[in-house]
Amino acid sequence: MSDKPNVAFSQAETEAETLREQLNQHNYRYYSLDDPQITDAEYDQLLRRLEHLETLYPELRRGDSPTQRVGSAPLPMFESVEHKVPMLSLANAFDDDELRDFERRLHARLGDDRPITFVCEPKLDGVAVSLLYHDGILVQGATRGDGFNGENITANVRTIASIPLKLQGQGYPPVLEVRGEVYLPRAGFKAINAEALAKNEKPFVNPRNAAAGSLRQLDSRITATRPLEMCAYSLGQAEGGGLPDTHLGTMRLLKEWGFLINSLMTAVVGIEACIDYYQRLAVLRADLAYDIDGIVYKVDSFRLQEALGFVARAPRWAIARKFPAEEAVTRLVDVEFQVGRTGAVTPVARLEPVFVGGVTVSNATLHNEDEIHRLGLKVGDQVVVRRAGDVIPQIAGIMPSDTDRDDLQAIVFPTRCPVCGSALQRSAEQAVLRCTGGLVCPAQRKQAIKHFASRKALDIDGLGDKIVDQLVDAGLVHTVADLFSLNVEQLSGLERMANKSATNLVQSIAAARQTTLPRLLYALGIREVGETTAKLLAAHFGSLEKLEEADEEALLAVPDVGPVVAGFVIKFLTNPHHLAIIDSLREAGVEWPDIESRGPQLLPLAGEVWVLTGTLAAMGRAQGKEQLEALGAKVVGSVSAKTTCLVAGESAGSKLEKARSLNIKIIDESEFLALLQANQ
Ligand code: 5U1
Repeated sequence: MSDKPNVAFSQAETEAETLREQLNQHNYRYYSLDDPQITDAEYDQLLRRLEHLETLYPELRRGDSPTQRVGSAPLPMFESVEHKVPMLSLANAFDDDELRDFERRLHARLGDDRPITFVCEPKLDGVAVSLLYHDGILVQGATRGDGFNGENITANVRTIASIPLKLQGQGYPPVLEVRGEVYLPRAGFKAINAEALAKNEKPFVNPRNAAAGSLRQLDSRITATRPLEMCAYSLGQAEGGGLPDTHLGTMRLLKEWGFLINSLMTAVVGIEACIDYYQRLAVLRADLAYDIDGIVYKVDSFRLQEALGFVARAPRWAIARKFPAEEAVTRLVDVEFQVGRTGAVTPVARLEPVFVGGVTVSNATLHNEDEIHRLGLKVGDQVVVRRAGDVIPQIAGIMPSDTDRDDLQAIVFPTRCPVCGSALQRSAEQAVLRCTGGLVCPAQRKQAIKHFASRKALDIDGLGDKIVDQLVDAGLVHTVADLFSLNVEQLSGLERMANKSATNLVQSIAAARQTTLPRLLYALGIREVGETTAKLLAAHFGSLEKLEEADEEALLAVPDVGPVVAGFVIKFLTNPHHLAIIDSLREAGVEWPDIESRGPQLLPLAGEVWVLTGTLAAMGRAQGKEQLEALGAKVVGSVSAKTTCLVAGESAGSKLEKARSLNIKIIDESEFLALLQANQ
């Protein structure tokens, strides 16, 4: 039924105008200010209402309407567009000395030795785009192309929520061209690859390829389904209207006009401070929500930029310091199957050694059988190896091959455990194959002992992986409890174990007898019970006996514990073999004193609402959140009158301002770390 008679055109026109304004304003709050005021559901409701009005009166549909972000009918091809101001590339520096040379060249060319202010920002690994605004309305989006001519991708850029269709505020030049990078955040990349997999389609090799592929769709409705973002980093044409005389000032203005500006952008003085920034970002890189491939440094003053000018197709006033490549191509030599602590059988790729992300890689994880099928991998393939931060290298894809791959050897999965020969079981809900041998399987036993001795568990110094392998292979240790009866004579009989090291190891094993309940619970290796859950269980129940008595209902009262974890805890603590090991540990003199049970309400931060913002250099926000939750706090994304405390990391922005305005307690990262330490 149509409600056309109920909404007169003039009324619909006014309402549509208000809705467009509201939606653009909420978009701005969400992307530029990182401070949403309504929920996603409320946003969708406003959008649906506008769509409805535009369906009733199609003449109300305009290019800058937020409803146009869903994409439109496919184009036959992309038109070519000329860049009135060429889109330049950047010179590269590959080490600190090349950066110092860059600064020396600047001083020499300027004939001035006074310190230079640089703006530093991450170099996003995406696709450069140009956005043209006429009187604040987006009229054209284009790729960089060869720098002089690009492709018209207006319909595609319109679908990207962080690109304003209409600029906020005032004071923008009547003709304004904003340039920046369109990229796919890591979470979005994961999501679209999971979707591709579900549809039996080939996944993308990396977020950059996925962003490029998404932007070059002739059908913008496909682009609209990809969670792309865009960060602005410079201006192209800017005719009329006064602009600031610095790069950073201009970026601040772009933020006010509704663009997303990288939150880690900052100004520093002198090249040594630029080098410090690079080092700080190199540490943060693995924890960022998006891929970066380097740092860009720009001279902040436009007056100096003008004096420096350009060389070939790059400005003299900017340079990119690249991170070591995190991807490389090598050959898959073989696939072996490893059995982990919980019996999961993981295929491991053996590779021709290749230098990637600063280290030589010769192994990569393949996760599971599905992953191998997804990649369509064969032994002998040329593969792309990716290393991100400290994580285990992965195979991101296969290089297209000119030669016939039919002769390459297919990867055959074992049908029995490659270590103990027990049957393998494939769980219905997970793509994981598991050895059913339990602790009968020497591989599982070795991993269980290594876990028991690890730093966050009983922290047995000197009990390395190779020693555990030998102890199990020699039949000296069957269960973790056997560790406590080892003597110097037995240990010094092991390969490369001097008498002194054996004595030290016996001493560290003895010292590990005095442990704590959370450490013991973690050390037992109950599935899904990591360090945080172990702490929560210990704090809640206070003793192992109480935990052993707990049924599902009692376990579900523990924060962070759901039915799956509760099931694993019950299964572990009702298994006679595990109970016998716990008894043997007690008999061997291992002690884990009871602690005062706090119960759920008595956790130190119970009932409190916390917000984390900015960059937490020591642990990242995800880990900070986990630690706060372990202390009973609820951690939410936005500041309100209900917030108990805001943790403000580096470059904190609008949330910090809001917390100040609401008089909410604010602590910095060092105070936060001290609080966590005090509650250990
Ligand atoms: N972050 C950032 N990336 N990027 C790429 N800034 C930046 N600036 C660029 C390029 C090509 O060029 C300007 C120096 C014009």
